[in-house]
Amino acid sequence: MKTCSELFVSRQSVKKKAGFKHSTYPTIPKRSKIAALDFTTAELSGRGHMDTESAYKEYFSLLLAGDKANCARLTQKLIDEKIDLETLYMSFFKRSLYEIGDLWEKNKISVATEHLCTSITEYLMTLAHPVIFGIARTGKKAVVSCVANEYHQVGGKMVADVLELSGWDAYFLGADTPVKDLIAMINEKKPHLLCLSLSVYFNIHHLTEAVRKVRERWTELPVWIGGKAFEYGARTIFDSYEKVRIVNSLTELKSLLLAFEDHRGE
Ligand code: B12
Repeated sequence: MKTCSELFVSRQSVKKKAGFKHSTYPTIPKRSKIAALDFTTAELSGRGHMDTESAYKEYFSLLLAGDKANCARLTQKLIDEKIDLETLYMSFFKRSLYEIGDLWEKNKISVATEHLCTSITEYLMTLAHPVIFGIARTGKKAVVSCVANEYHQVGGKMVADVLELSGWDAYFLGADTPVKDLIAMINEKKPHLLCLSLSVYFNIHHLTEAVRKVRERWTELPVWIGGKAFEYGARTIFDSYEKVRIVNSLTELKSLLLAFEDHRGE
């Protein structure tokens, strides 16, 4: 196990090898060599704040460099060391994409770099699938979707993975699902739960339309809604609907799933 200062030094050398400099932050550095990853598995296991933080910094610089192979190697190490998947999703995948979003908003990285980082992240999430799909099934089903015109799908994908990890079968429809197709899928799969994701507030009317149309047909189906859009408000918009609720986090989602049997999603 390395000391904090040794970790710092090794991280600096990784950055150097990867061509990462703060002054050139927005540009994609050259691919680092696999050998540049000098964390041991113990260091990557998320034991202790410094370890996770160091691993995150390493991860973020690789992601920004578009270095998919080493991002995958690092992620696989974390998984092999049995990192809690919520930590992997929140403290690595989500945190890095939020940082990427800030850099994009400040014009420090291009749209192409943001797209690359997102597509690498979506690939990395599949590395967790052997763990996620190894869980015993409960027989419960959920449809998970983004509403029409909503192109941010990573959050919804995480929701689907949390459901799978809780033993549910999650039918994840991805981005921009037209309401008529959503309805058709609910009709086909007959889920116990519908989860809808909304990132950008200007799509709120698509969400309200989806909820209204689902309710016209299924009066009892629990509808759980979440996503970045609710950081900015609209939290009471569905108060008049029975069994429609805004869920604030994956942690809350997990505890609601545990309680689902008793409360039937109310
Ligand atoms: C990648 C990205 C894109 C990609 C998405 C590709 C893809 N495959 O998903 C593309 C290029 C399509 C895109 C487009 C746009 N984007 Co964009 N994008 C992002 C970025 C960088 C990352 C999104 C992401 O994956 N985050 C990580 C996930 C895990 O986080 P999350 O979605 O919040 O999900 C978490 C929770 O919200 C929750 N959750 C989500 N859904 C649900 C559902 C349920 C039921 C539950 C329980 C929980 C839950 O669980 C997750 C884990 O905690 C963000 C930055 C950011 N801060 O998010 C900007 C960001 C969201 N985008 C933004 C903007 C402005 C846009 C565009 C309008 C840009 C434009 N001018 O075209 C368009 C809108 C397109 C559209 N119609 O939807 C802004 C939104 C600002 C705002 N105030 O709303 C952001 C915040 C960037 C920024 N800093 O300004 N984007």
